[in-house]
Amino acid sequence: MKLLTSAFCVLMASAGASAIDLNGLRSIGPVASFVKTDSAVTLTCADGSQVRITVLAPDLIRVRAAFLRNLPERDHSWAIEKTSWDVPRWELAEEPGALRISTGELEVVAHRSPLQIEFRDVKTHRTINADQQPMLFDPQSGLVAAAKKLGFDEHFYGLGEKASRLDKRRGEFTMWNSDTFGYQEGTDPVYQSIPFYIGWQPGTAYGIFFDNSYRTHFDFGATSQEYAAFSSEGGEMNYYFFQGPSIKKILARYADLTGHMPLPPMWALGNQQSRYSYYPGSVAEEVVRKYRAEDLPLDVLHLDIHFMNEYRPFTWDLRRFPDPKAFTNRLRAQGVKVVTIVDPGIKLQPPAAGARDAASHPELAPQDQSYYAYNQGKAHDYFLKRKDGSTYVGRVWPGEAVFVDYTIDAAARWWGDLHRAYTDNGVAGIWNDMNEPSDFNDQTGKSQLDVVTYDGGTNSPYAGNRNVFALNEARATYQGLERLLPNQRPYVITRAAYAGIQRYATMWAGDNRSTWDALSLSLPMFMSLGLSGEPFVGSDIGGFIGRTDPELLVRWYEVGFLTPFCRNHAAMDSPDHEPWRFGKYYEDIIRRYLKLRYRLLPFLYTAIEESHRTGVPLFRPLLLNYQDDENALGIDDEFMIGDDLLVAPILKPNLTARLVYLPVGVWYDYWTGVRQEGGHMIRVEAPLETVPLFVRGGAVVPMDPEMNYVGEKPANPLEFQIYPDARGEASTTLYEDDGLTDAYRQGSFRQTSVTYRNSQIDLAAPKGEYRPAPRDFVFTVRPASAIRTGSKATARIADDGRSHRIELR
Ligand code: MIG
Repeated sequence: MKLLTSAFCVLMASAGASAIDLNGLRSIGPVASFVKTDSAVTLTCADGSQVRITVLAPDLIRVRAAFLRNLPERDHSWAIEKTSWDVPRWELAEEPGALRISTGELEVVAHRSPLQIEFRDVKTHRTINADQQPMLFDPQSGLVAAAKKLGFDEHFYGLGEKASRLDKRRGEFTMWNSDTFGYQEGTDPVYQSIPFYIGWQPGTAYGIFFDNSYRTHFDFGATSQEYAAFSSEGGEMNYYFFQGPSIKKILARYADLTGHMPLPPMWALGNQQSRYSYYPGSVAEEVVRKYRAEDLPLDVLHLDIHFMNEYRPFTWDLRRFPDPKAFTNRLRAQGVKVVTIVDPGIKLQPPAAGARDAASHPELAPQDQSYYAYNQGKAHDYFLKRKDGSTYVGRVWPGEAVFVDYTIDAAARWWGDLHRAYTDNGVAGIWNDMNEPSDFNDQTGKSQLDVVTYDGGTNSPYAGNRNVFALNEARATYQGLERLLPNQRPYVITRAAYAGIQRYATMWAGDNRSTWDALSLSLPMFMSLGLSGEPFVGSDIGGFIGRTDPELLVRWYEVGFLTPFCRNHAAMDSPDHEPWRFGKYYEDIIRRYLKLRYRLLPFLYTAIEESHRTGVPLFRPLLLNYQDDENALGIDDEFMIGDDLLVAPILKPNLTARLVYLPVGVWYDYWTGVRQEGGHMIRVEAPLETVPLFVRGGAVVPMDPEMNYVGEKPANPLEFQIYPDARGEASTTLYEDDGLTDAYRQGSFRQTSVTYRNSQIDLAAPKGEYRPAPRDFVFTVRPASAIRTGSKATARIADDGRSHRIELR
């Protein structure tokens, strides 16, 4: 571990230089001619370059350029899900010196000489975004770049997983999937590459998705106060422009383009526990026993790399887990699912002479004479190669290892099917680690630059495919689980990613440290991921590396109890930090938050469904809900869950109070019910057992009874907590389904709308075909201050599937 740590430090030190220097680059030539087709205008330039501006939707434009040549025929991206769009109405006008495309929402102006592209709001003609100079390229190196005018009041958000604060103005960033053990604020690049950002300006916002999987760079005014630039060391100049003005609308379009996150199984929202590593099986069972004995909720236990036979993927170590199926069954009987880690490095192990693989359940056979996954992959020629045809051999946990070329369809299918080794033995979900891909020989990837992937016969280079390796692994894994566990929602967790990952995997934020800084940094990371199409986020509670003290652990849970992925995890050489490790006082507080999470599951699940359907994440910066509130531009030490909960966690030691900014509106302190007027900062007491938590006036929060795992008991009664706004009104629509299967896609869900007004509740007849078990609804006007004299605070009725009007008078 020590050795590794220093190797990673070297990597991080060398990773810094990402400023975009535009000097010495060549500009694209002026427009010489153009051709209009159904959905696009193609410009041919005096230097032989070509630019195509395609109208995909009134608020979505694609710009694609080839320098000194025509646009290539092949047009493929692993990120894009929707490739055919119904062409909306648009017009092309020729103006002196420019071509103007008008859609219902945008005016795209291509100035001819020099060729500069400008995006305007079609109604106000206000410029939203414009080239600061023509697109740039370097014919020698293959570098491509675009520089946009930097607005004096412009702010930048997104870029997926970045170890930086929320507002990225004046920052510079690189995308190159990297195993960054112990990253801290400023480490860049990190594990994931999501080259999508949102530009905010007073009254408006736009998005840009630079769909290029080579090493890309983003510079939001770091090099110059006049431009915000993005560049790539190879591949195409190829970006999508999203017109707001609302950020939520941009996110919805981004989800249409790159894919909507499918609904995860409900149990994935339960509490999860991990450690590097729990073994043998008896120790893993002890952990679960302890959870139950301590009355702590738990849905998932993770098995890290020691459960494998000498780190060989798709095997079990039978000395440690003698009967995997019986093991997972015993846990399942206690309401706990098992998730196993799967690393992409397949041990390079040619079989001993005469050795053969077991015909059935090879994962349970000894592997030392013959390792079936290696043998099969080798026989079918599925492993990544170098340009000269030799197999790419890296070094990871099993020693020398080879990697699958997931761009070969049959290889991806084979990889997916290999998961039988786990699903046949009762494993419920898969955790994809090390998929940058990490290689201990060289974490920078430089010595792998001659690795090629098949990629539709193009044999494309590593430089363009490293960043999509994890995306393709996750795709193969997800589709494998779909086949192996039919009609169950796959649950995949990934470390590395490229845009589009939300179609296949949830994520966690890798090897963080057990420090207050890491806890604080996790908030803007989650928010930025959400603003980049990845809603299901979380990081190791307590921190992965180093020593957690009990105060830090408790404060970490006061954030983690509301992150979609809620998992305590620790490194091999870290002291234990499960919830009970520091004594009853701390454990009692942690229990309180885990129990509250389970009570909030109907609320969280409703918010997850919104993320699935609309692309709007549940873990949000205030800015997303209050886009015009400039006070919210830089707030990343508070967050919101959906529209209704606002959390201002304590992110420093020895603090028992903090300032909390509340946006304009009515807010209720969740713990005391005290009503607050927003629009300013308030001081809030926050002893260790209390995280400042506010409910928006106007919200109705659906809550389950306390539970120790999803489905432990009937969710009866289901309580609606009512928090009236300034007019005394509140409403919500609860979303429910079976939490497990794909039936929701065919209408098997239930939406229950509740409206509160003048001490009167209107319960609408539910929509959708899903039928929950018999239950009662309890309605509670929660803040005492909101209950009118003479009114009741609560009512209870049976949920009979009909509409009701309930008087609290
Ligand atoms: O190089 O599988 O981020 O969660 O426990 C370490 C062992 C490899 C890195 C993951 C971490 C996991 C660990 N892995």
